[in-house]
Amino acid sequence: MTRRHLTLALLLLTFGLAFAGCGGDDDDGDAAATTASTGGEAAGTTLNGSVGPGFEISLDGTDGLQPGDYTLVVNDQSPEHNFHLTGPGGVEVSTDVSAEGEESFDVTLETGEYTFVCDPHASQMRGTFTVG
Ligand SMILES: [Cu+2]
Repeated sequence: MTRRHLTLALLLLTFGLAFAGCGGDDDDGDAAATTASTGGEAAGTTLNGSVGPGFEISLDGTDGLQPGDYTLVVNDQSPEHNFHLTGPGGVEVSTDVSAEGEESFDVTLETGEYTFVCDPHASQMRGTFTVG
């Protein structure tokens, strides 16, 4: 069984990122996948966060997320809002409320639920997603 799963994982790897969106449920291979990866992106998958200019906050790329290293790129479009992500593994990153523009964070996501908010308006500007 285990060997068969490994073979399947390798097959998916070989076929490339076209299958990445399928949200496979076999999460044992992420370390091996990072090591075996040759071409393409160096630092893993990117998650795109956005806040403002209105009372909107969002994060793309969270469907079927598996534990691992990710680059969070936040597009902060307002000096009145920020983007603040917290969750398992001590993840705690945020943009400044007064700041605007794009900011990147390296995060290591673990199994569990993560929350992102705009701190000054956390009751109405918030979202959650689940890893694993
Ligand atoms: Cu806000």
